[in-house]
Amino acid sequence: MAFTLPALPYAHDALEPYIDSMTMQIHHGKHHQAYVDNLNKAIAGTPNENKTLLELVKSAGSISPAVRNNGGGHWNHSFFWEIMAPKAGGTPSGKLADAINAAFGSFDAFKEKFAAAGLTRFGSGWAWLISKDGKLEISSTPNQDNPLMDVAEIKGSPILGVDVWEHAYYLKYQNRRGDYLTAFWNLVNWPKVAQHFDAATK
Ligand code: MN3
Repeated sequence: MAFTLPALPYAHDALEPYIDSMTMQIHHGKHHQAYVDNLNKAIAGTPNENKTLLELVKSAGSISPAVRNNGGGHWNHSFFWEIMAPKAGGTPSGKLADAINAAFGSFDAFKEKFAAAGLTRFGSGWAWLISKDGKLEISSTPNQDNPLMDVAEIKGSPILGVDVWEHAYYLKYQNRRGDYLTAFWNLVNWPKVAQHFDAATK
């Protein structure tokens, strides 16, 4: 069954001023759409056609680069749109807040470490907050890899992630990836992140 582009859960301009409308239109409508289209092309007429996206992503080490890159791109962006929201940000609460404090000392220390993971990812990739054996960790992956992949350096369940490809921020922030990462905190949909945490620690 062919994969399809999920609708954005908000309008293109809903994340202004932190992420501009044009960036969202191109990022979702062109980049994400291209991952979906190229994934469908790469699996057409192969046994991978009958696998779920999660199955493909988890077996990244034994599938073709086209399926790994475009399958990862489809999974990562579908996840990314959902962990952001308009009028979001602030701080997490409850079990998730406790787990962040336990793992990193404080919310501020966590934010610093997460931003550093995004800043130091050379070239294109993602920074992640993951749940690993019930504990939170920060990691980053190159290209469209993610922590679910069997090839990931640090494996775990993604709780939060941020796209640090230039296409995610260049129109508004140009070379200032750090400014984009600072603005990102205004968009984090903590209730959604908490859902991911609950699911990963069940
Ligand atoms: Mn992207």
